[in-house]
Amino acid sequence: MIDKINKYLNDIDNFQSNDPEEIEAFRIKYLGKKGLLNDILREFKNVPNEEKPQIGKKINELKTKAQEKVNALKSSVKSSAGKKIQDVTRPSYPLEHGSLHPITLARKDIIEIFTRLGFTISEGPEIEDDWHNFSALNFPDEHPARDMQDTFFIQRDPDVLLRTHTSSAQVRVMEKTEPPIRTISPGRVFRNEAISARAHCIFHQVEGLYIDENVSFADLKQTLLYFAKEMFGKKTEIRFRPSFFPFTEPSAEMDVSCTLCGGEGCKICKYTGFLEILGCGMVDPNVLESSGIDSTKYTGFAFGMGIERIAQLKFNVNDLRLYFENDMRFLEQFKSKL
Ligand code: 2NL
Repeated sequence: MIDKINKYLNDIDNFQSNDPEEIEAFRIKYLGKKGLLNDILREFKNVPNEEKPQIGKKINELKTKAQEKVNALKSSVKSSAGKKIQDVTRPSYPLEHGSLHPITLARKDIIEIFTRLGFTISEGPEIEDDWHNFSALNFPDEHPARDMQDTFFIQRDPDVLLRTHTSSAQVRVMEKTEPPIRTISPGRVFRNEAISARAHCIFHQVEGLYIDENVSFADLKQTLLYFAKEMFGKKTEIRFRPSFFPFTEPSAEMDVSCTLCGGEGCKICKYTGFLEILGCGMVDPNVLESSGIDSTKYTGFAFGMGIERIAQLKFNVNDLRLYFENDMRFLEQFKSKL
């Protein structure tokens, strides 16, 4: 009889289930009216008196163990209730996607358009020296852009500054590369300006440079026309207005037909039909010579645009400060534009 009880104890130990019906069957098997425990109690009557204390103790152990097991299994079913019915084939909840920043989106578009034309990407340091940011680009010593008012100098050293344009990276390319050169330089630039809806002290630029034999203003116009149509749509028209930069001669500013009214005239283009998007020109021979390029053999064109401005026109952003505030209501609007 002891052996039989030990076997039951062992079986109880080994039983596992989280199915309520199975647990109930288990309870009935051991503790029910016609269960194994009652069978044993019936047999117990025939046990000789001297064995009764030992076997009685064992039977109590069996009863407690069975009852405790049932209680434990039931409570574990209860605590996993609700979690139990899980369809493992159900698709998961959709992940919350972030969005790319409008500056990143516009930069990506600009880079893709120019790489299709064979331009490479060259980046340079944000902390520059006077040579690469100013002197090599034909800025006269007394040029106002060199002033503390416009340029951030680091530790009061006039030769350590934050670059004011990304052409400094292109000077480095010209210094170490024999033409043909076809490259664009995207990056952050810094100017000491008061922050407003229309200006910021940190902004983003893409500058382009093309140097080879016989590069002409016609090449500049055709390249930038292609860019304008790719960026703002096939119907986009361009126009050039004469301008001045120390590093190009002749220089021009380029406008595109208004992205909103298509040239009809509206509030965005101030009823002119056109929007200014970039500056450009033929690289000044002085600039070529400063970087060791023979200006009697080579000519080149260059251009520079603010990415903020391009993104503003593409996405109708009316205040530059929105780019830096990280307001979710602004950023979430670019979720679909990946
Ligand atoms: C603007 C004007 C411009 C360039 C940038 C350049 C670079 C080299 C040589 C000559 Cl290495 N020029 N870059 C040329 C003309 C205009 O940017 O208003 N940008 C927002």
